[in-house]
Amino acid sequence: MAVALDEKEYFYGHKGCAGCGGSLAVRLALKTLGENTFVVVPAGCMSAVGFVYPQLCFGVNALISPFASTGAMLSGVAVAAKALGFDDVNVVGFAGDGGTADIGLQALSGAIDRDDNIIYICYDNEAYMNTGIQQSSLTPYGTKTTTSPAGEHIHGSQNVKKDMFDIIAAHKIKYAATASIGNIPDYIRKVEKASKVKGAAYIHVAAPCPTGWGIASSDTIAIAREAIECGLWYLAEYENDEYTLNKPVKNFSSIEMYLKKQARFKHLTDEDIQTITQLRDRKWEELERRINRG
Ligand SMILES: Cc1ncc(C[n+]2csc(CCOP(=O)(O)OP(=O)(O)O)c2C)c(N)n1
Ligand code: SF4
Ligand SMILES: [Mg+2]
Repeated sequence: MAVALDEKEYFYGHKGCAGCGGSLAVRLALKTLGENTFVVVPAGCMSAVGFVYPQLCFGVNALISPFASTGAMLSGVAVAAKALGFDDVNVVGFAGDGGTADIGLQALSGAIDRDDNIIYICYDNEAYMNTGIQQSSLTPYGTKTTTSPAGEHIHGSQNVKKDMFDIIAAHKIKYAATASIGNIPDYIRKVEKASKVKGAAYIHVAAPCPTGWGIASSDTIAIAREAIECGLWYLAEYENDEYTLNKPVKNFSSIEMYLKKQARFKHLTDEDIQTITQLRDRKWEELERRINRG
């Protein structure tokens, strides 16, 4: 059944770049969760563009956390809401890939272990965008960033993207999902589902950044969709110790076409693209094995 979005806006007038995928992820999540929501946002683009005093762009209670502390502050807000007798509220965090997979990982892990009643949404634009496009542990292999330049011998990042969904599922969390702004109905269904969980829930949403990826601001959704179609992004859920692949891809579209549309991948050679294709195939074999597990 389609989820009804609140007609009111809760994230508007922000200073994000045109076509910003992260701000769309925040806006849609808040329209799904509604006004009884408390928000925590760490350092990163969403706090930089959302809290520009006196133009505060959240239409619900929202606060900025230190970079490493999103999980801890979410726990604090959830406990305070309970102590104050607010039973029917959502406590949601929006953190970037750097704020989640690198500096915020320990606080997030603790919040999941405590099973606090929180929703943690990682908007993944695959680099530290707010400070000038530096590599994070979620930057894909081959990506050119300011700290993983493309030179004659080394062609961008040599690290393989960390699989946050697996790391979170390994906590035996009540609910975790991957999502993408390239599939909005699927994303809002997952946000709605997360809001019903009594305990910790995690959503990892792919959110392209036109500025850091080198794409036109009108292509954000299309590129997010293409990432799913070529198999470099997958849509999945984890609950009750079971994995569901929401959109098993039968025939992948061209990885090369996806990569070559983005300035951050323009330097890649045929050999690099072959390596990326092998990484994709290995990941999908792993996913299929897990889904068929029983
Ligand atoms: C402890 C600490 N270290 C570094 C910074 C500087 N800093 C602010 S935002 C940011 C990048 C955030 O990247 P990410 O979490 O991926 O979010 P994005 O900017 O891409 O939205 C950094 C490094 C900081 N604010 N605090
Ligand atoms: S740099 Fe990227 S993530 Fe940051 S506001 Fe601009 S489009 Fe959004
Ligand atoms: Mg980022």
